Amino acid sequence: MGSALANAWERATPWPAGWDVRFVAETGSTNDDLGARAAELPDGTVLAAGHQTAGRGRLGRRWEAPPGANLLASILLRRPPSDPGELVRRVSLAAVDACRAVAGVEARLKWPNDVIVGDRKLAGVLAERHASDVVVVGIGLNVGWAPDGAARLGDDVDPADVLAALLAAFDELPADVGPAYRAALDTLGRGVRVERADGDLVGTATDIEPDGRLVVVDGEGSTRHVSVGDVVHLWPRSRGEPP
Ligand code: BT5
Repeated sequence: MGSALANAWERATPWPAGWDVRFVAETGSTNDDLGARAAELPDGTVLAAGHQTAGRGRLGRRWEAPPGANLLASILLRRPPSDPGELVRRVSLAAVDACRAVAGVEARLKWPNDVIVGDRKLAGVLAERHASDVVVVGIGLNVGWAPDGAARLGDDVDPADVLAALLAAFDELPADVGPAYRAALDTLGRGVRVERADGDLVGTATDIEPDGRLVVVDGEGSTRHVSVGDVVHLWPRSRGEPP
């Protein structure tokens, strides 16, 4: 990344107004690049990469993608909501809209940060706070390549079109995305195994708190609130449960 961050990403159709979209052919991690310059970069800076040599998920896990195949991008937002999870929800919902608009793919969400097709992961979102007033939200979305067992949009889709549609959809989100998030969250009403550092929890995901915590009723009927964990969807939503 040069002193000017990276090259402006040229495309035939303009980017949605208000976003400064940059492109670098290869870097370590777009989240790290924007985070390193969080103090100086303006709100709405977007960095996309053709390849990441150190793409990250949560908890230091790797995000895999071969060069040139997928959407790998991070968005810098100033004056974020107090809960960075709110931005995960907003970017995830924008990604769902973008997949529908660009590829005709109906994606849904899995708590806390996955975009899925069926039960296969299509995209992951990672929000990181860098100062009290800056959050960088990264998304890796499989377009031309996916690892075994994961989903992708397809070879005929241009990652730049997905990003443009995502940014446009983000701009259109209502102030309160709670209802849209609940409607898109496939986890609600399903049997889940929540894998956590202090052990697995199996039960039914019954609700989502306004602060983003997942409510799970376990086998003994106890209600548990989960802030951090990985969810595996088990049994399907039963008839009459909320969507
Ligand atoms: C995530 O983490 O899902 C968030 C991924 C965010 C990646 C973007 S790319 C642009 C920006 N720059 C970065 O460095 N990061 C962001 P998590 O929930 O921890 O899931 C990580 C797990 O997903 C891995 O341990 C693998 O099991 C799986 N995984 C890795 N690559 C994948 C892929 N391309 N498709 C589906 N699953 C993948």
